[in-house]
Amino acid sequence: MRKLIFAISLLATVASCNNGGGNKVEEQECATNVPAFCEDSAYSYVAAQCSFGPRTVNSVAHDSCGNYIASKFRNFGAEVTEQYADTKLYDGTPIKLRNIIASYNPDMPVRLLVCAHWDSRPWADHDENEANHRLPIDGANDGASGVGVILELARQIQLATPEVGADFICFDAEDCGMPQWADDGNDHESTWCLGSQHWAAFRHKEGYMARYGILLDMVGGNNSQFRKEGFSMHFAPGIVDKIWAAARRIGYSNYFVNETGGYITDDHLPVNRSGIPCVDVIASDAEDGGFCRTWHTMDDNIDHISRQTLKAVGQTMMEVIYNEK
Ligand code: AHN
Ligand code: ZN
Repeated sequence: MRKLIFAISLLATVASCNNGGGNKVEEQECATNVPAFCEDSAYSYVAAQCSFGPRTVNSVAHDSCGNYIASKFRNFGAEVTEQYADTKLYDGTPIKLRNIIASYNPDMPVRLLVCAHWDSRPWADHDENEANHRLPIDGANDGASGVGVILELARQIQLATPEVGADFICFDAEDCGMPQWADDGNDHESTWCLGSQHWAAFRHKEGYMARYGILLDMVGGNNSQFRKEGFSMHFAPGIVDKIWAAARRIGYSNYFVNETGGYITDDHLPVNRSGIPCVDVIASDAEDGGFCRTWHTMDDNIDHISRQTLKAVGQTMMEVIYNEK
């Protein structure tokens, strides 16, 4: 009897591994039923963050939105840790940064880390209108999109537990690097990514380790494509392959294109340098390959957010997370 049940269940497994065309696909590719990522939810989380106003460090909107993000994670059943630190901007302005960390199944030894920054840039220094260069941006794509995808991943993980533990980190103070109008031509790389630099030096939990990390940056824009970023290829080429293969499997090769991009200073760099291989999934413009056109401009608002892009990135993340053993 046992044997019969085993044989039947084996048959069922093999049958489910047949795709519509009748070709047997690799067993590994259909071993897991990956739940559907809801792009409408992700979009609503992006809109909610933007509704506070620009989330620039030291602002009330920043405070309120931080509370919103932490409470969403708590509602989705995560263990939430907040990490505060006093630091300084490029010009010496003191800030208190706040990294927000959400953990699922914190006792599982094998862990994946998904991260994004949640602050918005205080200066639209790339805007075509110079009068806007000192105004703060909404950061709908640059900031809110990554957190929006993460919040929907968190909601999904509460509904169906993957086989690995998951940690989500919303890094603060990524985007207050020295503005172009103050640039003196020296190297100011260290003025970016303050939250991730702090986390890399002082993990939220002693001895914390993840198998690998994925950074989501500008993952909700219209007309977005994702190229294999330089530092990601240097530190984590196998993970880049894994992500791009997952996207290909589920039909998103038009978003995750098989091309290399430039080297970008971003939150994945401190994470990589601290010993966790981490890939930056960051958009480039489909037409000119540079950052998306709204980058560090007043146009980086909810009107330029695409549910389709959120879906392509979110479902690819689901495919990666739920196939990890
Ligand atoms: C710099 O422009 C130095 N780094 C790009 C990283 C970034 C800024 N991502 C979003 N905003
Ligand atoms: Zn930015």
